[in-house]
Amino acid sequence: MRPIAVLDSGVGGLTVVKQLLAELPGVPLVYVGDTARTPYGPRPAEEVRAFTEQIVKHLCTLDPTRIVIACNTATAVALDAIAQWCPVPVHGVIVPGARAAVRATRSGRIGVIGTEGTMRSRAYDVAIRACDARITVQTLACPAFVPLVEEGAYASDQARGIVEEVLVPMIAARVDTLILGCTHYPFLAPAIQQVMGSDVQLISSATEVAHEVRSHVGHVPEGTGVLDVSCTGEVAPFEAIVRRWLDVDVVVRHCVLPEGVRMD
Ligand code: I24
Ligand code: DGL
Repeated sequence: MRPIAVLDSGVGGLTVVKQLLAELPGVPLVYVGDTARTPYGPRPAEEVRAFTEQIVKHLCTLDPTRIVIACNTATAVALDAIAQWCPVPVHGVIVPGARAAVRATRSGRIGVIGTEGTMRSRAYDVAIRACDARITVQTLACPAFVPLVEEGAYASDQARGIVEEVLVPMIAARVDTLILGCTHYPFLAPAIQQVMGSDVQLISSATEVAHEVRSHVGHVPEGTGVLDVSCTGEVAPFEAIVRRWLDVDVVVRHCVLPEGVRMD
């Protein structure tokens, strides 16, 4: 059976895998995490675009039915270019998240937080305003958040303090809906919800893209699909995170990306 392929800059896209496993349990999944080159957030757009194209070309050789770019930064800078040449349908996380936020807002004031790369691209602003041009969008890059989650400190008092400090401009903008526009931010959702207040709706792009992919897959087979996980960096620490997060006995492989695969 042909798989659905998911890629990310590292570990964060496993949140999308978790959602897909829940919604499409019988479908085989392939995941590639670019742990050798993570993080993508602070990198120039051209570099992230080149990395993402390279991984998508590799995934195409596995004959997937669909490809999901689980990384917000990669979606922001590479999805449009990839959709131009890729023979396989490609999903990004930005349009599903933007649509869900537009459905959710009452006040017409939406906030978006993400990496520097995602915010610089303005891809969320464009996607939101394509749905409804009357909406005002407040964006904020939160470069401190990814390291906080990766250090495992997302539930600490220190995390709560940093979130409070960083989100001051977002509170001032009086948004009623906030898009967590980065794979790692759902881990900080309890702190973010506390800081923003219970009236603010948080939107997770991982949940939204899984719904979108589900709506495109016709027949969902019974049983558990095969999960094939690989990463470009060191296997052991990545495998530990995969096992802990997905609660499965998966064996992670090392992934060697091809140089200059031609698609034409
Ligand atoms: N969580 C994340 N990244 C890490 C981590 C973590 N280490 C512990 N936990 N490390 O992201 C990133 C750097 N590594 C990556 C692997 O290769 C070597 C370098 C958040 C999780 C994304 C699914 C804590 C932890 C965990 C499992 C699940 C959730 C979690 F181990 F927060
Ligand atoms: N996966 C990235 C994103 O969603 C966050 C981690 C990184 O910077 O690579 O934007």
